[in-house]
Amino acid sequence: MAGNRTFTMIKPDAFEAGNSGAILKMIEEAGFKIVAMKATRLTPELAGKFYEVHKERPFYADLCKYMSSGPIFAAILEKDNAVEDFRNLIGATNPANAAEGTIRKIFAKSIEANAVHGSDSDENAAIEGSFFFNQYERVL
Ligand code: RTP
Ligand code: MG
Repeated sequence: MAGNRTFTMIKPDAFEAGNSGAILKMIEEAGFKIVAMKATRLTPELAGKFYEVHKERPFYADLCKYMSSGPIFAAILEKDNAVEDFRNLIGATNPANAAEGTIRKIFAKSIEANAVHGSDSDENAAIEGSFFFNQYERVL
């Protein structure tokens, strides 16, 4: 079913701080089902590939360094209107601008170390999910 899945990562800052459980609880309580999940760690090269769309942005090198600085959780989430609803749940990129009660408002440390990733389109959700999980590693 198109449009009912999104992809997320619990980023190194939140993983290191021990906030993964609390974040996953918020995600489940918001109605998302976790249909794939693993703890892993990106190399700088893999982070660079994942964030290739941001290659020309000034923050790209720092982002790749940060995203490979420690372990993460990668997960595929299922819910009606998953991409949009998840971005509303996590809040703005910069926690200073994130709405009260959003995951980034509660857990993010900075505009870079902002606790979680959320796909920005159905197309990217599928690409990003396939970056981390093969067909045997997710609920079909
Ligand atoms: P994400 O892709 O991680 O869900 O975040 P997003 O859509 O809200 O933000 P995006 O523009 O896609 O940026 C990707 C990640 O790059 C880091 N960033 N740093 N220093 C900066 O100005 C800056 N801007 C963005 C953040 O980790 C952001 O989530
Ligand atoms: Mg993005």
